[in-house]
Amino acid sequence: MTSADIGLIGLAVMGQNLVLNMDDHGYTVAVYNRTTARTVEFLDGPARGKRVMGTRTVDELVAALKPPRRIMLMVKAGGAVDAIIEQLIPLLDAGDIIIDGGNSYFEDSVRRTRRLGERGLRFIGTGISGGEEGARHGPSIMPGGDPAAWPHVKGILQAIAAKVADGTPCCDWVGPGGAGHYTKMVHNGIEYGDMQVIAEAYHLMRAGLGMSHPEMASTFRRWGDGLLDSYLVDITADILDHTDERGEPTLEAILDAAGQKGTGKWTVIDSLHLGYPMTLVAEAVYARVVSALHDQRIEAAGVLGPGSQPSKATRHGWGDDFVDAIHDALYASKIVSYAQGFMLLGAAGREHGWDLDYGRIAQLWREGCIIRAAFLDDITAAFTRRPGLPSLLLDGFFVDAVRRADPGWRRVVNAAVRAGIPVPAYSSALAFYDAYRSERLPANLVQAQRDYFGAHTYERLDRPRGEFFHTDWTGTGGGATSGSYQA
Ligand code: NBP
Repeated sequence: MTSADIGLIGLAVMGQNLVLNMDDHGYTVAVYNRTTARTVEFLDGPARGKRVMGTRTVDELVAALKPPRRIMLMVKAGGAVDAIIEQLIPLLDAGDIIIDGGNSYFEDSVRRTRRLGERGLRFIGTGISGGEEGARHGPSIMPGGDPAAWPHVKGILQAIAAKVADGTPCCDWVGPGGAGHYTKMVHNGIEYGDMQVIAEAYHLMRAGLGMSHPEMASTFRRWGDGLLDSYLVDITADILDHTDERGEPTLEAILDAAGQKGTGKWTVIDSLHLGYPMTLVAEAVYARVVSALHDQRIEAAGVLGPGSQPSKATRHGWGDDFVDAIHDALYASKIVSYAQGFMLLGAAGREHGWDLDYGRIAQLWREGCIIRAAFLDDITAAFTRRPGLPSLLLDGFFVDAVRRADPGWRRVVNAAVRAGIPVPAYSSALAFYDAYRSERLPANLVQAQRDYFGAHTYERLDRPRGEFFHTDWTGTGGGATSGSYQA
């Protein structure tokens, strides 16, 4: 029996398509799936005539591989990954490599890298983005874990990855431990944000301006040829154009209650742990949560009355150029979202000792993945100009971009508030932008309040940082202070 170049466990949608992609690039793949019927179906169907070897047990799969063995797991994230790793450990030899390509939590990848490393085995935890189509024809791949494993998997992962225009693969080593899955988590958080800023534009166009679906579709198509050139804007235009069998817009028949699988939530939770703002993604996650309270919203609309109703005739008096203002609000909010995402990656890199190349990460997302967009080239350029850039909002290109968008952005938030149309992403991004560029915020009052009721102490503007003071605000307090710490 010929030896296979790589093994793959988990023949659901992602696994099957990655196997076919590997075959396209000349690799022989041994496959195993817990439910054998799925393996048989795959071998008799899409994998017929391809360099794919079916196996019925994990032992058979391991026996079919060339050393050092490379085994990719494409199973449901969580306990299933640990269960398979435990099955594999006794069957593998030192130097063999397990690659987890599912949407695993980054701390699980840190733990798995360590556990397998202790047994002389090598672990890679890699984010893979692009869904079914990406997996088949070129996803974005974000590998991290044990650096010693990378040279053994680099060729195959870069071969199957999407490529940017000059042929550079959207796959490169991200960093040790959980760096790959962390980057994928932030990618998914940003994806939530991108979807929400587009959804708010649609809501303003439909409920505020009373635009027809063809009008909205052509607006998104026009935007997709400019600064907002991206996959998500393109598919939004397609969705707006789609009609059902009655000739009605398919979109309007879809229940407005959004689902989620958790990676946006993880991003926000980790931003809270690290003390870095991911306000736009948080609003995007909460917007889905609020939308899911569908029955309560229907009741509340009856009790409280809906937000002010649009008048299609007057279009709120918003004017013909309001669509351009929505464009600017979307673009500026997107800049804030990515600025926050890269600030979070920076904080995580420092916290975990990952030496992340932010410009390269932007290029990993340039093709193949859901957030692919021309805009990512501007981000790479910003980090090329200044590799340690603390925030995209400090780069000249983005400073100019956000300043140009500022009037339209404020106009949209203002008009939406007056009309009762929620724009949580645009307004929270604007609040962050205004806070971030404020030399003075009212946090002095918060510190005074904390010191007043809890003797939490404060620092002074006229004294060096790190010196703490307490005031006896009422004249009746004692001199004892509370310990100082960051929550
Ligand atoms: P699913 O996430 O639906 O997982 C199904 C696969 O996991 C099947 O092969 C199933 O085997 C296997 N599996 C399960 Br469930 N529990 C198992 C266990 N205890 N032991 C062995 N195998 C087990 O598949 P998917 O949608 O292809 O996604 C695979 C991974 O890629 C996930 O982590 C997902 O989050 C990630 N991902 C998915 C997408 C996407 O667009 N779908 C995109 C990017 C990343 P069975 O056939 O025997 O039930």
